[in-house]
Amino acid sequence: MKASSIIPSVVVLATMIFSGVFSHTFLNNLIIDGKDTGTGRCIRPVTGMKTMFVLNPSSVDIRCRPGNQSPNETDICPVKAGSEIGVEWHHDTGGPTDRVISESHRGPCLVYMARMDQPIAGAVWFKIYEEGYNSKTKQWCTDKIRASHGVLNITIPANIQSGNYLLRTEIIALHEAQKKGYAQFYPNCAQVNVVGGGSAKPQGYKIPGIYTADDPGIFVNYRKDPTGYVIPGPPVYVPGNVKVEMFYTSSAGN
Ligand SMILES: *[C@@H]1O[C@H](CO)[C@@H](O)[C@H](O)[C@H]1NC(C)=O
Ligand SMILES: *[C@@H]1O[C@H](CO)[C@@H](O)[C@H](O)[C@H]1NC(C)=O
Ligand SMILES: [Cu+2]
Repeated sequence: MKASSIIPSVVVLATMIFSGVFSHTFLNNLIIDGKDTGTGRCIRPVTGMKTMFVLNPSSVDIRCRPGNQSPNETDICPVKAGSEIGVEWHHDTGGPTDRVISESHRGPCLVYMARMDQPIAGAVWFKIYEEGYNSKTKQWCTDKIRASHGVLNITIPANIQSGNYLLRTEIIALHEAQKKGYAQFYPNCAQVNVVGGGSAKPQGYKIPGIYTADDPGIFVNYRKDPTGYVIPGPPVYVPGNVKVEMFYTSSAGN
């Protein structure tokens, strides 16, 4: 009986090592108005191992990782439109010595939003942030968040309508992405209630649908010069962008 109880635990440990439980990452908490909202609060839970990546950009799991798609079991944290908030990733726990994400896991960070009163399978997702490779600092976004103990500061667009939104954070780790289908996606969906917003309804896109396994930012060898790295997905929504375009159009006509 003793031996049979030891063997499975060795198998489990080996499986954990080879599946990389000691790498990977997950969204641990938000920082709103300078306050940590608490581990897991306002973040939709993930079923199975919460640090595990998603490989298939066409699967439903690319949306929020495998998990409960129901909104009512997770809190919704209030955020002011136009405010800067922190999103914080971790590898094990939220402790100050946590490695956040393995050094090998280099790649971009992206953040999307979608109103919660519309079906999340629809063309409702807009990108509010992206950061890839900085050729001046030679840092990927993942290098930056490791250096900042997992925190990335992002701004909630000032002019979007008030209401409940999913805030989808994502890291794409490219260490095996030279093989097609092996980029590791680490999405998570937090829930926020945007207050004090405007009237803008940014153009939305479907998730899955924003990426394919062939995209130049997904099927890519990051060990080659990453200076021209193309961040995947739709363009970032910039509040006021329409007016800027109109300005350029009219001044070009002058
Ligand atoms: C969550 O909402 C779904 C659908 O509206 C409902 O079936 C389920 O019972 C709810 N769960 C809880 C814990 O309230
Ligand atoms: C994020 O914002 C907080 C609060 O303003 C600031 O203290 C912190 O230095 C910022 N972190 C990074 C990595 O920029
Ligand atoms: Cu990993």
